[in-house]
Amino acid sequence: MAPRSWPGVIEHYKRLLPVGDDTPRITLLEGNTPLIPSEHCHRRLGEGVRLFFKYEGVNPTCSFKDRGMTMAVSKAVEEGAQCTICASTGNTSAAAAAYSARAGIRSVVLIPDGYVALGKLAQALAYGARTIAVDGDFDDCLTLVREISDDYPVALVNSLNPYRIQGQKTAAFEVCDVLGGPPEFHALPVGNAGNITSYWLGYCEYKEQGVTDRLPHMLGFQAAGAAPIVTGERVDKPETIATAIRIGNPARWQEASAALAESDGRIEAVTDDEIVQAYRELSGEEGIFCEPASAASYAGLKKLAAEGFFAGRRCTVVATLTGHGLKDPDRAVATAPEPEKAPNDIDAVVGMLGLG
Ligand code: AN7
Repeated sequence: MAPRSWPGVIEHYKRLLPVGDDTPRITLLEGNTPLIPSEHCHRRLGEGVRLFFKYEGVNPTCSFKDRGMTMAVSKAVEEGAQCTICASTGNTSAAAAAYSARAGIRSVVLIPDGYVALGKLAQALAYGARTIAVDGDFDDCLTLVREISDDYPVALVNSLNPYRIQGQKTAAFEVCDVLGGPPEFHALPVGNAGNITSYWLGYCEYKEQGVTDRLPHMLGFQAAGAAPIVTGERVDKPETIATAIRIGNPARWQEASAALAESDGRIEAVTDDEIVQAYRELSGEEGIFCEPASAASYAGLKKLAAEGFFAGRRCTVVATLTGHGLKDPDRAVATAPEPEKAPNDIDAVVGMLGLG
């Protein structure tokens, strides 16, 4: 009997995706990521809260972007594209480079010079993308690639590309498939706002299809130095240590606003200190190492809890952890104590550990 392994999000959810039998499947078997119950961190949210982490760091390029990129690159290949292009704070470029390599086409990535975490830069280079570090921020890079893809034969694979949203909505399907329905609340970090748009689309489609009978409230969290949707104003010089969400003018701003309004949700800002604290709790207490931007979802839940938001509620909450901690090794090392030094001597090591 042939082994039946997970076939990737396109094949698994093809009935609910804009693909035909002839659409090529450019896949690295992304998706089917674990929904990990919280063992410790949930206590900070309140008695009645059941907390789960949708851990997207275990996708093939170690972030949620693979779900959208398998769709975007498959459709680009179906339409005859020879080259993809994107702007990125790092994860989109890693995924675009990988899926383009897989498809045997070229990729070009524009990244803000000096503001992409080391692991993500390493990925773009390793997968062979033409990697251009622009003297500007993400928003400048996005403006450039929009204009270039309007005028030249390169396929834009940023989340402006509708197929990206289609692919990413599969994460909401997976949550419902595992829980047997949607959670009451779904928390996400928000940068370009593609992912919150995608999850909302996924939850709405499952309800329309009759697979589920309710919808969650969407909770979005931006970094305080890059929180245009929270303040209602573009941020000209976004700043945060969570470089993945260092974005001042989100491409999917309107859709995110609609998702928040329709779901009766909330969007809030969390400070870099709150993000780092949450990031360290997730790795140190749950054993789940995510990148700083990802921890904004749990940081935001803690903030809401401190305001009494969950008081007296019995509810299920899902927090998406969007990318793997190894994406940003510099931040991991900078926010933890230094390794201790020891001589090559058993008594010394036993003594240090207080075992002797
Ligand atoms: C780890 O890679 O925008 O709100 O260019 O990498 O859908 O943008 C990344 C965004 C959250 C925000 N967490 O998602 C890019 C990029 C991580 C991310 C977000 C990103 P969106």
